[in-house]
Amino acid sequence: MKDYPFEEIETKWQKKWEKSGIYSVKEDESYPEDKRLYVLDMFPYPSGSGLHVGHPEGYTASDIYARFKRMNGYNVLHPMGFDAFGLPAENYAIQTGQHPKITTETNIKNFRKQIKRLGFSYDWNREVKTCDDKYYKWTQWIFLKLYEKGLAYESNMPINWCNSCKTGLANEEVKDMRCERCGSEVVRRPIRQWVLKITDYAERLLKDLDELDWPESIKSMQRNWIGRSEGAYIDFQTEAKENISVFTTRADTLYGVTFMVLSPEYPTISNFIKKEQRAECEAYIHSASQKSDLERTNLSKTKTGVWTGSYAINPLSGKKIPIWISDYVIMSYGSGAVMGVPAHDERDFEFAKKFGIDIIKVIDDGKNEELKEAYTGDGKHVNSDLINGLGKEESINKIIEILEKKCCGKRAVSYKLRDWIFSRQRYWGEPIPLIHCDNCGIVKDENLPLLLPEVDSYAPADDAQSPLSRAKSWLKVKCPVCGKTAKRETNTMPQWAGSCWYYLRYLDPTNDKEFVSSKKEKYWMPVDLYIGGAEHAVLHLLYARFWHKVLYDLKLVSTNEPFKRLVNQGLVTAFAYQRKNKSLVPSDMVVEKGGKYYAKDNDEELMQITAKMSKSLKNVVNPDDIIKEYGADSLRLYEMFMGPLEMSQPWNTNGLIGIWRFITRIWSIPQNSKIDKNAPMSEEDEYMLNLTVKKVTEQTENLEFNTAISQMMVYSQYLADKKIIPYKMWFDFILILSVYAPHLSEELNSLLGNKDSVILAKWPGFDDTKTTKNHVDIAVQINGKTRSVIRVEKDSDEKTLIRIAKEDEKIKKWLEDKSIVKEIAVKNRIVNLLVK
Ligand code: ANZ
Ligand code: ZN
Repeated sequence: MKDYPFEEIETKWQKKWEKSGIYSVKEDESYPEDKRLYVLDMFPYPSGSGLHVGHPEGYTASDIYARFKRMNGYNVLHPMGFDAFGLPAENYAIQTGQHPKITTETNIKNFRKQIKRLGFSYDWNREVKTCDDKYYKWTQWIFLKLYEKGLAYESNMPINWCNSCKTGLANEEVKDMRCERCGSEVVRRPIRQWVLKITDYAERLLKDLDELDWPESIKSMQRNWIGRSEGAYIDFQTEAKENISVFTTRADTLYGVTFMVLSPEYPTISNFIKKEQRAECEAYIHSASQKSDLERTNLSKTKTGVWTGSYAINPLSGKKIPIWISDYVIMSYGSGAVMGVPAHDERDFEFAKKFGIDIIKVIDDGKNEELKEAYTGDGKHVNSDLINGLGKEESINKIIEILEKKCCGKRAVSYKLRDWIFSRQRYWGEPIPLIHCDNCGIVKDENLPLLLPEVDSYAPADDAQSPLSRAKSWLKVKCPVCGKTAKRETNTMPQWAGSCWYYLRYLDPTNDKEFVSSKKEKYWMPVDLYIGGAEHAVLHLLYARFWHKVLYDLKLVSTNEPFKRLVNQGLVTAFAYQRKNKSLVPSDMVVEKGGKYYAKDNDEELMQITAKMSKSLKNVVNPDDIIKEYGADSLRLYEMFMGPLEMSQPWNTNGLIGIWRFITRIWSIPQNSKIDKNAPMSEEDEYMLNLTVKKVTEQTENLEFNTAISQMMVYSQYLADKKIIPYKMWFDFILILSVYAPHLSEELNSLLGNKDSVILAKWPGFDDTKTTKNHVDIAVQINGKTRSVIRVEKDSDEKTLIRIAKEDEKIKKWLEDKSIVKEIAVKNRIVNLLVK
């Protein structure tokens, strides 16, 4: 058997495909609308470490689907590009003094080469790079559209600030109080920011999720992030001249209110603070400003607070209630003020316990004793005058109605979603095209692109001034309105800006008149299938939906949502080895003996677990190495064969060897067997071919690539066992294999003397009547236990089944010395003999 010379074959075909432009795609009007398909990958951030084996997982899946649909008569758009602005390139620039443009360009070159080496069917003429000025010109242009629409505003609110990245962060970029990028703790800091009013779209971003074919998990993460609550605002009069309005979902508990809490950032808080209380309150307010929202709202934390010295009045009972300040109330939700109902809210309960505040039960918990914790269940209302005896829902409605009549309450919906903090105090991003003029205020700079200036140092500053503020000549500009000297905005856009609309630019990447021509946009949008990682659930995927809806409202795009269907590929993880004390051992310090693993240093037996690939564990797999050793088709097949696409799987080199055997077996078939145009197909041949084409067709359509590959393995073994292979059996196999292993298939096709590429060939059909066999295998049971299996002709009648069962050698043994009391047979299913 000749070894499969993949290197030569793969590079040969990649060159030919590139030269012939076989993957380039046009807006061909001859395809009807339902035959135009947009298959999109989440474009990579070109990091310095190159492609990871996780990248090809999603890219191979989308490539298989794109190829499959192309062969099934679809015009398929399948592009690739680079998400090229962002912190790593900039941090590297700070260390080395190299312009981030240069390192980014080097990384892109490397990524592009690595991606191309996998033989994906991308139309590279459409490549976009978000850091390219011809691209970010339009990112800036869209920003100005948002600004014109009143969706971008300046704010000085305290925001999340990362002391290590030295930039403000959006809420979505803060995970467990830490910076999503670098893991440092996030602090609160008031900084002048540009903020996008994503909250204006909260309701639509929520509602329109229903129509999307997305994983339920991602939809529910977005729903929770948007966090819609129905409730009411209730006004409380106070001793001061000013009312306090609180947002509550539990208006029914109004009679149980025993205190009121203001957020430390409550804008008019000083109006409620009595003189004697001032010093203590101010100290508290200051200390709260140092904490993040997440830290403050952490349920398990003990509550802190101070009394203002003043009181509010319950609008129904007229009771006097003390006004407190506590950091568990955040300014950015509801109105930043809460009515405290300790009997029925956990946080309020803890607060009241700590400060000795009354706890009044207003919902019957069925126990006649003092509450040991907040009772949050439903029940009949007590101590509640007008609603005594009523349940929760009924009471909520009744109280709101009463308050609305008295003009001290109003039904309302509140969202957890916050406006999107959009500016960064960093260098490597799109400059925000606005000008600050003493005369005219904020003025748009419509002379786009507004290029990033050259600066001496890319380092961010502690004073939260962007490095752009040091580009003195760039900074100074003539006001486009009045002509006086004015100053440019120095903040840049966040990394997410460019990825909010890149899928639109692929449609028309070189257009310098419009961000996308509406004709092309209508031809392709929306994206039919979007494949990428789940880590962007409330970042990219929410931001892009928001921008898209704004563009839709401006009639700049024709669809309400950008991504019709979303699939998350699982992570490619790695095996890792753990000691008894749970510490992990780098894989070069592990030895395997008889399927067990031991630490080299002390011979301790280790447990094999799976973990994220990491440099320190020395278990990172580099796709280049795999390609060098086994070829691109092997890598493609292996990653798809690891398991269901959505599941995370550990990399396992043994599995790769199995795939390599599969490929070499296929390669050797035409060398060992005769492919014969005149040979007839037997019934079994027909069955194997039709069944295989059927399964691979259906499973590829359903993205069940691992099972499709299994079927092709079974089929290839069947072919390998034949001396003479009817041509159609071989050729149809090459066609279905071509979407998975395009290089190998293209080579086998050309060995048949065919001139036309398999890439544009028609997907083979199958005859469904031949996908089932004429015989079935039936279990034979004795007293309900399966004792043998018989093969019979399909649809044999019951009598025949019983006769054949009794003739079976194994069954005969079981029947010796026994007498049959009952014979049961079900056609095509089972025989059961009851014996004594
Ligand atoms: C009184 C009450 C009684 C409440 C009760 C709950 C239970 P969701 O469901 O998440 O929307 N709240 C309102 N604004 C707040 C703020 N800025 N910071 C912290 N908490 C705030 O939560 C709504 C509830 O969260 C509101 O209903 C309010 O407490 C609290 F038995 O009002 B409730
Ligand atoms: Zn001006």
